[in-house]
Amino acid sequence: MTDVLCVSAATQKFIECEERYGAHNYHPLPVVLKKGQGVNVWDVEDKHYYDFLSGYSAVNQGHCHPSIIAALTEQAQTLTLTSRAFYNDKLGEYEEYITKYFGYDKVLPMNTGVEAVETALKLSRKWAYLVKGIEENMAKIIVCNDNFHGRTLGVISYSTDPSSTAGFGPFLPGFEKIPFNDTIALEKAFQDKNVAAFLFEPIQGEAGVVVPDVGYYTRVRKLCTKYNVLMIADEIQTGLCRTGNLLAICAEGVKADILILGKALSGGTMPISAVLCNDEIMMTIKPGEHGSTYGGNPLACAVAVASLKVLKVEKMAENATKMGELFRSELAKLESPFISLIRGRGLLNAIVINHPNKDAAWDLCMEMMHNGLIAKPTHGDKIRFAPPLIINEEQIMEAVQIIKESLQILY
Ligand code: IF1
Repeated sequence: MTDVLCVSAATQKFIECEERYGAHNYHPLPVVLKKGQGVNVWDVEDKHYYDFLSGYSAVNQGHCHPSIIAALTEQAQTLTLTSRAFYNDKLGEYEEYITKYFGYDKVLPMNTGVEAVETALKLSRKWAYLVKGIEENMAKIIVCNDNFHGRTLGVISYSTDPSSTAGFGPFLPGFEKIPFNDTIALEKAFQDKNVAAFLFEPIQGEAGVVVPDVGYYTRVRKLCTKYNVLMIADEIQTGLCRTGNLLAICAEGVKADILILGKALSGGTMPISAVLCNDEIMMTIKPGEHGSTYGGNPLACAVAVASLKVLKVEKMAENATKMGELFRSELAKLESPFISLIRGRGLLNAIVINHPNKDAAWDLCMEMMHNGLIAKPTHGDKIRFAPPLIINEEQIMEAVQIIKESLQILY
């Protein structure tokens, strides 16, 4: 895996500082970014790049979106945190806005995505015991192989990825894994009366943008209703217009019992996540049974409202559909022998690299970086392409041209 680069002294200085003083829990591309605006980022050498990762789909609205930054700046100078020990003048407004936006009775505000996933799991268990009548401590939650829902001990307990689990045991019990996109296996799992919920990503991002068969969401919805099992959609990465609909499951007009949001809920400015569901589920948690210091802070409320507003005002779902179709069709026209698969929906796309060199995807990302586009491999041979949803046709065409030129190094 080639990291050797003729980077400038300035770039090297920043990299060495992170190496020396920071945990080595990532292997970043050797680029040091200092500015972002829309689909553009610049490094410390003022070199321009198209951002095709968007902070793992947290920057759907584009870097430093003016409306979001304005809301953040104004609230940051007014009141940033009260804790939930007291009321504040932003939380209720935000809760009303987001619950009406997605059509649920209530929201439980958290911060990171994984905290929202953990919250959804706790709500499911509470509901299982207090509403469904499952015996205490017997609730089971069905999850999918190759899932990614975050990095806490509870959430990695049901991961099938050794890089997420090795050396972190023992794990939380109460989960059963089935194949993604398999509703026969799902119905079989539902024969167990202790099943409380089914947690899934509508498109498996980390697994390499794995898109299920058309009709999967509909079949999942029907089975969850039939067996009185909560359908939990983790839309942290696929939601908020990324796949060409407000939510990925909206593609089939399906509604989850519990909706989990994160990432772009803040437009890439700060960690904001949310769990939405109706009263039968949400009211199983009583005062003092769950919370977090920053959950629902006034700054996050102001930012989240602005972030949600611009998605609709600027018709980002529609643009994601159009630009995604253009991106995939232009990639296909390259007819590269090194691209064995192009897949995705909206502007959540990936290619699978076909090459004898196991580092080919990384090497291609390094070459694209040299040529002005930053993207990252996932699981070795796949490269995810997920630019901000405001990208236009000219920028898509320029990006495809960069990919085309960069593919030459694989010969
Ligand atoms: C890393 C992956 C993406 C997520 C879904 C929950 C979370 C994530 C569907 C947790 C977070 C991030 C985490 C980040 C890289 C990135 C990622 F590669 F890890 F899997 F996007 F695909 N559900 N995904 O995608 O949200 O707690 O991070 O806010 O950990 O390296 P978080």
